[in-house]
Amino acid sequence: MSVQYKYYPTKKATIISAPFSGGQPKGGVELGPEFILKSGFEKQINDLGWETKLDFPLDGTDFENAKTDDKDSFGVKNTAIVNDCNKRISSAVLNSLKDGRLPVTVGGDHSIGTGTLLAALQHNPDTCILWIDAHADINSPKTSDSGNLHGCPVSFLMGIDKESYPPEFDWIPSGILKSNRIAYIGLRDVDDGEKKILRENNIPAFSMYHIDKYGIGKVVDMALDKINPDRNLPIHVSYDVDAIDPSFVPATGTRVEGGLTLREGLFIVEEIAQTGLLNSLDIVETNPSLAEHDGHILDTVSAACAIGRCALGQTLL
Ligand SMILES: [Mn+2]
Repeated sequence: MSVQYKYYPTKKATIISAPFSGGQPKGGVELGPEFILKSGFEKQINDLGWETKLDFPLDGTDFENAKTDDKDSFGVKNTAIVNDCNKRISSAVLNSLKDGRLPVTVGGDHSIGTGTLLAALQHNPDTCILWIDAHADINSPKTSDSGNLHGCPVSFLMGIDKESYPPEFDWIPSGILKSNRIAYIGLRDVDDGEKKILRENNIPAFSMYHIDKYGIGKVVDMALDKINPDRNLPIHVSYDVDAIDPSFVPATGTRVEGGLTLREGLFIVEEIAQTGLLNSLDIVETNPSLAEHDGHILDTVSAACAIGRCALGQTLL
């Protein structure tokens, strides 16, 4: 069951630390990368045969103190720091791709998905995206009730409701992500405005209903059939740990019951690894501060690390 990585025959990776919480109101998600790294994540990846280096593109700026809970005149929060952070994450991911190293970006909240996806698409415009999440994160400033930008990263890349964007987003080539190049797995808490966007743009979205009906194996096949029918395009996986049920992953910001089992969650990345087409990976929304006891931290950090290991080639046999 050894995995061959088409884009990384020499198995080199960069672990990009993205300790950012400005896309949502809760503190603590900026501690995710530190907890994941301290638990031995890099060594675990090395043990799978990958040579790694670490990158800390947000070092030197105190984003946490710049954070506010006030909406701007466009109805969203923390626009300036979200864009500053995303520019840095995006260039770190792009540098890694240009160096022939698989970028593994560890968050941090999911607002950083704008930067990671942008880099993947700039590096190869045919990249297809698998967004593993309880939420669709495809609100626009126009449809968002909360104004939290971790609920919007996909819309900026697709250019949805473009007239509603604050000017800080002008640097993003909106429309770079096409609706036939992204699929969702794990959805179960989708806003009405987002459902409309998914429908109108004909975006393949597999909710927990589809997983119950068809099983996770078939759902992964169906998702890839939609976005990567000939299995010849690079794949970016953006994995929000809240896709997995809170009984396995309790320390995350927006818990929704009725999620993936831990095995279903890991199967998705095992199966993507088997395609050999993994090109870039995000693991986001681990928030150690939301744990009620140490066991919660251990469970969540362990699951986040396991997602990374399975994507990078760990198999059960
Ligand atoms: Mn998310």
